[in-house]
Amino acid sequence: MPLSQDTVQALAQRLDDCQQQVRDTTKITDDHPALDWNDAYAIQDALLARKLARGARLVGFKAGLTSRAKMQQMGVEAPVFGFLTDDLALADGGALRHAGLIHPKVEPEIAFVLSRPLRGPGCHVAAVLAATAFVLPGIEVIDSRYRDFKFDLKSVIADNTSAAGFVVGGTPMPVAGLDLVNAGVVLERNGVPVGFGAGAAVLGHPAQAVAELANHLGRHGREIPAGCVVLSGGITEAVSVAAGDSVALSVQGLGRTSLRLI
Ligand code: OOG
Ligand code: MG
Repeated sequence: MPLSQDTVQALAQRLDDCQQQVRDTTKITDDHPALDWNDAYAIQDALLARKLARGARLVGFKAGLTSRAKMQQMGVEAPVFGFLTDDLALADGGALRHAGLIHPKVEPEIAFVLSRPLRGPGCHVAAVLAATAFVLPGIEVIDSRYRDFKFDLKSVIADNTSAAGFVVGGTPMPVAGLDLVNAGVVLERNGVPVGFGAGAAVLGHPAQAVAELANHLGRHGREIPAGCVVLSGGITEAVSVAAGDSVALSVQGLGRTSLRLI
């Protein structure tokens, strides 16, 4: 870890302030080119600690950049992982203030909720399916704190992988009998379909993203707890949203969920 504890804390504060004050910043790797993967996740951990100290609760995790469409859109080549706190959770059909965000985009995802904890290494699709209580359609709102939504992998990890909000559907579906690989996905903005895909877009099977999250957490001596929500990553490119937009997602076999920007 080339960065000192003080620098890690200062960078977490910089990203936290940007989110709270709704302003962007330059990539942290511009100032700290030697920053390594451990530094990037240490900054993310420091960001989580700041939010928990303000009274937030950890309610889940997210995998990001798990589809080719997302990797190409962002110009990066590997999945990243982040955390979800309760302040990011919206009620199904709920509204998010556009003025509280810098340059938000939405992503169609499949959300997993586990019935028992999962810990890597060695976690795989079958282990995830065996530990899954149910799956739900999920819309993630992302809002990079970096100027023009441009970043490298280490910078976006430090920024909690652009997490800014999420909503999930209200009908839990057990995975038995579901075909998450072929499940068709349609994202609509203001009633117009703007993104299409299938579950397979995420690493061949969205449960693979959950397995990789468990393996990532396992490397740090942690696990995915039962009952928390896991977003497995955007299936299509992220879609920009403006105040007044309504966004709906339907996933074949899983139903619908929606949110609004006001
Ligand atoms: C990084 C977060 C990506 C996903 O689902 O791929 C992500 C970003 O694109 O800002 O959440
Ligand atoms: Mg996402």
